[in-house]
Amino acid sequence: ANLKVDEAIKYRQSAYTFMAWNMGRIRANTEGELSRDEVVKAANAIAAIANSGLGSLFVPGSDQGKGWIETRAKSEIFTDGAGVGKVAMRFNQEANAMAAIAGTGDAAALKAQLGKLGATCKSCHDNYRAKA
Ligand code: ASC
Repeated sequence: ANLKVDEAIKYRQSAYTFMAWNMGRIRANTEGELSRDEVVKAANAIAAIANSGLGSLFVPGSDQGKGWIETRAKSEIFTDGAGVGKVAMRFNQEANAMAAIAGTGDAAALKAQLGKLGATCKSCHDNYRAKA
């Protein structure tokens, strides 16, 4: 409650940065580096963040260009609730699916799921994140 806008932006950016590290760990495994145990840890970390309710860090008005710390969050995030909800739900589902298969050792399934999960990240970037 009463999260300051700058704090909310920092918290959400840290969550995405941490997920990027874990996506990279899963990718490293598909490329022959890192053990299955590391994949399980990485997938669980991503799923935990996906399930953490981080949507509430997009506090109203915390879009770019409003004088806050640097953010690329487009104003559409705050006006297109239905679209954001859809991609957020797909992200959640794919993150949970990733956690479910991470320990199976099925390399093809892992690679396919990494693609599906990454596609939800990209979908949000394409629509709701300003170009760098
Ligand atoms: C990643 C990562 C993203 C997404 C995106 C997918 O590993 O850090 O932001 O996947 O690149 O296109």
